[in-house]
Amino acid sequence: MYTLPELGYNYDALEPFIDTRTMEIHHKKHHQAYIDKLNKALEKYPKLQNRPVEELIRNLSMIPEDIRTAVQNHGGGHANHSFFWKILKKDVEPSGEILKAINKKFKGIDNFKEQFKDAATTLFGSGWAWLVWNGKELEIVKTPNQDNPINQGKIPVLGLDVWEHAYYLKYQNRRPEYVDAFFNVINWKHVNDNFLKAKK
Ligand code: MN3
Repeated sequence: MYTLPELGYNYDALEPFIDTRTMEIHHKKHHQAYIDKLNKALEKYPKLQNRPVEELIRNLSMIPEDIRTAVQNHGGGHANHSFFWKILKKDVEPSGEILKAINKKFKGIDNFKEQFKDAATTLFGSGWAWLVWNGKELEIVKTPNQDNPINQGKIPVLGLDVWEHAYYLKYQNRRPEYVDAFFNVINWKHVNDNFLKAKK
């Protein structure tokens, strides 16, 4: 059985960039729903129930066909949101190896933000924008729905939920404003840790 992870901070911790009500509904309702549906899908397959969720979504071809789509969507939803909560924090400046690598690849943090924003705002419909380590270098990718780059062999370092449920209460249709706000709540210390682990 998968259970809802603690945020590790209060629902109002990211104000005014991500509002309290959105955080509460996003965590308690949306994330919980992915977990409930993932647990339901795995009822018939006890052996799969204790695996780290990343293991399930990394090798979708190993998942029984009758629950594969459910694991892709709801397992992805659980993995993505668990990842997302950890990379959010106010007042952390980019530093360390990740900053060096971003400067090298994107010629500066502002160029990186511009390209990431472009990916996040041009993604059609619901999905995620990511900064990943592809085994050789950093790369910006986008995925539809709750797909995660790890099933393309790419390791997420940073990710942004651009489903409307992530921003609609505060930003309505203004996704670009939400992306700009996100740049104020990136926990670069944790992102740097993700990067160091990914490179190993
Ligand atoms: Mn979401």
